[in-house]
Amino acid sequence: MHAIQEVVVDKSEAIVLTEAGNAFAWTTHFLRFSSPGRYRVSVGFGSMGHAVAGVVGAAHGSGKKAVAVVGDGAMLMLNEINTAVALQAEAVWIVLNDARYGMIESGMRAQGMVPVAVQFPRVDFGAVAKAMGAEGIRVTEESELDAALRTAMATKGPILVDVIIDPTRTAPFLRRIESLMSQGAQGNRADG
Ligand SMILES: Cc1ncc(C[n+]2csc(CCOP(=O)(O)OP(=O)(O)O)c2C)c(N)n1
Repeated sequence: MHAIQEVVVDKSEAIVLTEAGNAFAWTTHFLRFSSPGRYRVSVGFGSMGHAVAGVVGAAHGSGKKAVAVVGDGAMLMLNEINTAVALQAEAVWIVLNDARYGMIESGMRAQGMVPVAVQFPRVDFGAVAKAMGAEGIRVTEESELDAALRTAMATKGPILVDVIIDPTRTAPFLRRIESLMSQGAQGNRADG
């Protein structure tokens, strides 16, 4: 998030969208914008896909760069890389790649459950982006992150930065779960 703040938020005018899942917990908690109209999050309906697909509309409609910070599950569920290539939209995906539905897994743990069916085979999204005609970069080391984001912001046309993240670092949303549990909220949904 520190790298996104510096390279994307502070050094550009790009619209930033964040996806349902841990992405919006990380970005809402850590990113700071000094002007309005640059940050899109859906904490109400929170449908996965609104950022991985919506980033193309944001870029195409605004005529400037739009950057989506997204989970790999959402990217697998629904993306519009192909449309971005067709439009040559200035869309950037930053994929938080943890090979799982991270928010669901940690939400289950927080409620004392044993997570089931939340992990899936890791995807090389840089390769997926390239296969669809966009640019793609994979980041496996923290030291590579700044340069990858700078490249993404300097590239014309759609580009995806696939960032392998540490799934053991829990996103800052557990207080919400605790609050729901203490209010006696019904059901097992980790996303509220
Ligand atoms: C269309 C839709 N289906 C299911 C959900 C419930 N849900 C919220 S977060 C989440 C997991 C997201 O996983 P991923 O995209 O990998 O992001 P991570 O939490 O790992 O960052 C799910 C299934 C949802 N919000 N929208």
